[in-house]
Amino acid sequence: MQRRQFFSGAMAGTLASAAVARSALAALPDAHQPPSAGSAPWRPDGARYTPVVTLNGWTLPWRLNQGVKEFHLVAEPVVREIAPGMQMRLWGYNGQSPGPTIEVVEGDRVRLFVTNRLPEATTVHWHGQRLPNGMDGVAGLTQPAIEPGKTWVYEFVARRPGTFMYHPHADEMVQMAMGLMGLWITHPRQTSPLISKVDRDFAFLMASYNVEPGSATPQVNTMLDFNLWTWNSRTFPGIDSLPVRLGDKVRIRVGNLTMTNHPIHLHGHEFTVTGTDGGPVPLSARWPEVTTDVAVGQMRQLEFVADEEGDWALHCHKSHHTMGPMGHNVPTMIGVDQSAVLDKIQNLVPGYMAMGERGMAEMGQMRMPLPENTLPMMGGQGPHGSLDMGGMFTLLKVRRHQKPGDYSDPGWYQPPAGSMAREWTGPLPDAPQAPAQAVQPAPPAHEHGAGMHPAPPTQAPHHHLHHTPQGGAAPPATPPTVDPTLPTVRKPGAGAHAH
Ligand SMILES: [Cu+2]
Repeated sequence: MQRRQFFSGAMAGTLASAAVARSALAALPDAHQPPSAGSAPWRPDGARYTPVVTLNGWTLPWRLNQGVKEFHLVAEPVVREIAPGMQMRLWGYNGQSPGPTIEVVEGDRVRLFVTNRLPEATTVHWHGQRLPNGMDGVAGLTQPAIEPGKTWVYEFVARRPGTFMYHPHADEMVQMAMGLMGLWITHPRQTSPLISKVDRDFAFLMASYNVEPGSATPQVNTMLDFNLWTWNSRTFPGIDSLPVRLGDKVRIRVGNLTMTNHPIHLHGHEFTVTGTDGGPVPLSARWPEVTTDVAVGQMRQLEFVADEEGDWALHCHKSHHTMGPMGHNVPTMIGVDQSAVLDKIQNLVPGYMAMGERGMAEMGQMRMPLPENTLPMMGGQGPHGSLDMGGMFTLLKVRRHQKPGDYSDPGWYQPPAGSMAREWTGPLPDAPQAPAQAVQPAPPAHEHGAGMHPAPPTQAPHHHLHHTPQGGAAPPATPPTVDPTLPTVRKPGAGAHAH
């Protein structure tokens, strides 16, 4: 698949939507397209809230019609750059996956027109909202699905302030595997002890895709084995950083529409989870964390004061979720000397490289030739060399001189002299080794029948594991001998019986 074809596909989509918007849908509010890169988040005149900043995304403008905020979402195929070097053919709303963020105020009456330009029927479910049952957007249950080419309208009052999302509830497995989703933020109308005013308010949705190296369309029948882990359908180093001013009160809203949980971890600061898609967390139920798990279908609001300058990692703590989309079936090669076979393989496969002998970081540095439209497994470049990360990873950039409302990237942090880890070449203190463990020689397999019961420990009467044979093979008549040259085990808390 050539990149040129993606662009011509995207152009055709844009022309089609323009044509429809001008004629048949003239009475509808504009189906806004994403603003140009770098423009400030949309905010209506007189808004008293701090607008949310959707990483690599945008807020959908509304029009006011007799006191009702009217939005127009168009579900359609889109082309999304995942990170520089990779474009994907996804489904999104209004030209992007995820769709634009809907931002309203508690108590607003909201009317949402949804036009379906997908090849199959869809709906929109307003995840977490209090609304009339018939507005809940479950195909077949609360409404017939929206057929291709049709426009439906939803209307309800945004009753609860909080962090929500929207996504299809028709052929969900396919439509969410294609990236069809968006964020919804309802700001509080009045001050509340449970909802802090913040200086910076960031939001992103997590999505996963299964995409073969070199291809551009996700496989939609994958259940669990995804290989591309994204925030707002972007991967590091393509994810916006979070620039804040030293001392800012910061909120990060995270939603999970992947098929697995993501422990979200922030460096250098503690945060509290102040809200979920169920609403604000009572003050008595908050505790400090540096990692919080966001399970499937959940949203979490993280809040903290950014009081340490620097470039702080913010990432999913599942290490394979901070890697790019290469194949899974790479054998572990650490400690394997491949030099003996390398010449032979290179005769058959010119340019073949032995991989992974010293770990996988070397893959980030080698810049191997990749199939077209494929990201490297780890692609980032930091101020001190290769940053072996991809996937769900970005940076909280805390700067003393970042201006209020300035979301431009301040560049790399320059630590004050003497405050950075450095190489040491002087004399060293002892590096004590772990206490030696007694090793029992493995008895020959035939002594144990089917090998079901290991020999009972003879040298460690307070060993943690007590094997009581329950039927089956009897323990060996004579205990295996222990190598007398081995040191004996020093048992912690001798006499204690720990199970
Ligand atoms: Cu993860």
